[in-house]
Amino acid sequence: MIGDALKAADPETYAFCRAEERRQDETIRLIPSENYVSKAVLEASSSVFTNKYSEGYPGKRYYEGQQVVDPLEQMTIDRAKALFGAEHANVQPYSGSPANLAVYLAFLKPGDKVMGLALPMGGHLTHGWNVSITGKYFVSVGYGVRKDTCRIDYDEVRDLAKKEKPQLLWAGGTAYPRLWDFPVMASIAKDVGARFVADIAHIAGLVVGGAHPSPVGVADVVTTTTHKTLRGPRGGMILCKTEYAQAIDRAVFPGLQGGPHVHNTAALAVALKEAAQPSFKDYAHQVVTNARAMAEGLMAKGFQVVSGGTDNHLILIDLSNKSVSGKVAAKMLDKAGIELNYNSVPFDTRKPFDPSGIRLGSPSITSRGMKEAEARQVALWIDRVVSQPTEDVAAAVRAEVQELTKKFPAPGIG
Ligand code: DSN
Repeated sequence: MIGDALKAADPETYAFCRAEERRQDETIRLIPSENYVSKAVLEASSSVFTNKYSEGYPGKRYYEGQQVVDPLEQMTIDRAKALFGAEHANVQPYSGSPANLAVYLAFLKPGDKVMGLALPMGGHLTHGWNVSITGKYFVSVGYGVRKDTCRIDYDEVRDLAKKEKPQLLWAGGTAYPRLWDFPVMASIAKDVGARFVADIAHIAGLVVGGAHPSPVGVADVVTTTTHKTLRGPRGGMILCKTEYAQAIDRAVFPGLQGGPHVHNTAALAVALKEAAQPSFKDYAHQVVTNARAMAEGLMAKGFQVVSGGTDNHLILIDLSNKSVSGKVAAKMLDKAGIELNYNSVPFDTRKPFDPSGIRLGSPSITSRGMKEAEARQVALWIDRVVSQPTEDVAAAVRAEVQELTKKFPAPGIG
């Protein structure tokens, strides 16, 4: 819980912090890119390192007073390398998008060609989508998923790559519920002379927990955020082979960023230590088990789960066979204390701001200790609200949600 100093100095901001604590404690949070960090991670991220400038890297800084920061950042780098089995780690990116931009800066010139999973098919903005700087400053080609399976067809990706000859090939996305075949993507990149980058922002925690194959050592570079399934503070990280270390480090600083956010480095160090504990493996596997239980519960109620299920932490639902759009469903579920996001589904006929789908996932409920029984209950609540999207039904479900959340205190809050 947030402290007394804030309460005394700024009651308004304190009230917002307390209200958000309560909101996160009393709701079922299903946005697949979110989680609950531990109290230890919260403490480190609000530490005095927020006062310090540290442009440069350990042992080579442009400011004095690095007696404590240098060993902290080096320890964080070493923990990241050990946890992921990487040859090199850069822990300074402010988040996932800057981490990805650093890859472009390290390897490409404006006008070069990149290929990634298209945003409407579940990809990320920074993998070359047209409204992103990555689609404006680079020539971008998007691959998709098969219409019949909603899965990536690696033969199609290979054919497209051979035709287009990108310099950079991305794997990874924000709404792809299936496993990635990193060795096949690496072989496609090799065939066409492209660098292969795996963006594991969504699945980093599953990777270190052994619930998803790792691209480390397979991809030339791996980027990630640190706050999703990895359960760390907001931030980004880049892992790569030694041969790319200098190019990546120079791209992050001074290429793109100034001083790293050292309070986040400290919090990341804590999260990496937590993720190295045996219990984190159980967590990662339970995330997948819970997502599957929720997906099965939803399919049993007639929901169209994109690709017919999930292999990871997220579920994408096409509501075209229901009476509500993704946006209406998401807003009514929010009133019911169930937080998820509306999302395009592959081949969506509706616009991105009012799409056909919703996206949900299991990282946060699993961090609260919920298991399959609770995941199935959540599916039943979603069905009730989507089938009868009225204020009364939402209020009734909200009361039941609050009963359940009381039994599973939220990490860092409850
Ligand atoms: N905004 C993140 C997500 O929700 O998946 C991706 O950047």
